[in-house]
Amino acid sequence: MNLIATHELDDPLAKAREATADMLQSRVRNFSLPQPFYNDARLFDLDMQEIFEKEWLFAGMTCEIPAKGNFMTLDVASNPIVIVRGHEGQVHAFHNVCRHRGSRLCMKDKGKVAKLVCPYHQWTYELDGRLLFAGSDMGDSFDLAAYGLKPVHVKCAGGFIFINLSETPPAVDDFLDTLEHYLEPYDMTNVKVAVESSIVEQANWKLVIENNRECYHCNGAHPELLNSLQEFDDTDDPRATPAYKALVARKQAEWDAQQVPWQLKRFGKRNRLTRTPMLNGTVSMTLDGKPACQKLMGRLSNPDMGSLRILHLPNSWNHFMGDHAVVFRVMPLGPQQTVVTTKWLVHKDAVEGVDYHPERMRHVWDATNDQDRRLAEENQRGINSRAYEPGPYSETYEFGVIDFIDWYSERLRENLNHSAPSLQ
Ligand code: 3BY
Ligand code: FES
Ligand code: FE
Repeated sequence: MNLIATHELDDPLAKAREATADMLQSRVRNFSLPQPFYNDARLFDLDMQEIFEKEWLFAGMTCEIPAKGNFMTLDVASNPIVIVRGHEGQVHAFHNVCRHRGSRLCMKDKGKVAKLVCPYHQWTYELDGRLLFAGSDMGDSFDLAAYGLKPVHVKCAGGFIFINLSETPPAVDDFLDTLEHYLEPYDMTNVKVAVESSIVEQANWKLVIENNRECYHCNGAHPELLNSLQEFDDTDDPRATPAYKALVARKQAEWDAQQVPWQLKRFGKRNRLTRTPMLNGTVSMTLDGKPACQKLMGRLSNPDMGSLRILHLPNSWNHFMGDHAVVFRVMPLGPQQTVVTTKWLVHKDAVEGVDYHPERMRHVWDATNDQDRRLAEENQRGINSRAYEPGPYSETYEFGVIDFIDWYSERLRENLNHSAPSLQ
């Protein structure tokens, strides 16, 4: 009796792990997942433990913490994280948890501090996580060095900050090198956030990502976005017309002349980068397709850069245009609740009200995000029905969803195996 109780306390998800491994084993490829993957609380906990606490996550942009002492916080499931710019300009990430009695350390979304001071009893940490001060009452033998903040792996490339909560993060440098190269024309050290929004969607995080990875729904859903967005981005796509292929060839020659990368790159199924022309001569994702910001990004001199699309699993998609960029971060809140944070970036010297107007810049993606929220929420409500059963993805229009579900299933299976040797 005791043994069983101890075992269940060790891993209350043991049974769910086994059931999940079985469901992954027997899932039908190119079909949506069985219902529990989208609404079950234990499966959500497994997603957090095996995906969000083990894979590289998009956390934010380096421009959000431009100077020494700037910090930003986020929650990865139940783990508060703080990302802070150190004295020599390095980006550090820590568990945002005091080593005294565990209080959350930084409470604001963003800010600037000289030191990280715990609000509870004022233990004080250096920006590199070392404990500097623990009051005078901890005794002579107290070893400050034993109580530094717990570090989280962090890597930056092309202005993006990625974090990884595991002890042994998977390799990611090949993707980061390419990201750095593709973002070079945008001079990401000289950008700023012009607008930011967070919306909460009553849907499982995988439904948010699935919805983003296809444009099968675009015609019915996104009138504003379809003024400028090219629904597909590959000359091999079945929707690619001869006119599209000719346009791509012409634009690629122009981009080559400006030494701006455009080639489609894939890093397994986890990342995909490509530059594609925009629709009908538009240059930006605005209502009229004209630039939202008069000052272009980085070293760019032509607003007509198409859109550089950057996909990162499990939690991001991004569009970089000539005048501004839009970056998206997805963070699960619960089995049927997800927060989507959108940031619109511009050249750091662009002046609000002169070079750009936030309302005009955000219009298309605010509308699109809201439309996608409704789609994901309706998807969730149908999936919760006893009538739901996995349905087939279109192999041509929904290849991005297939890639996501394949990546997710492979990673979850592999990570489950490493967590529970008995399942190997
Ligand atoms: O407000 C915050 O989040 C500050 C206060 C103490 C530490 N933290 C960075
Ligand atoms: Fe942080 Fe006490 S919990 S100082
Ligand atoms: Fe959409």
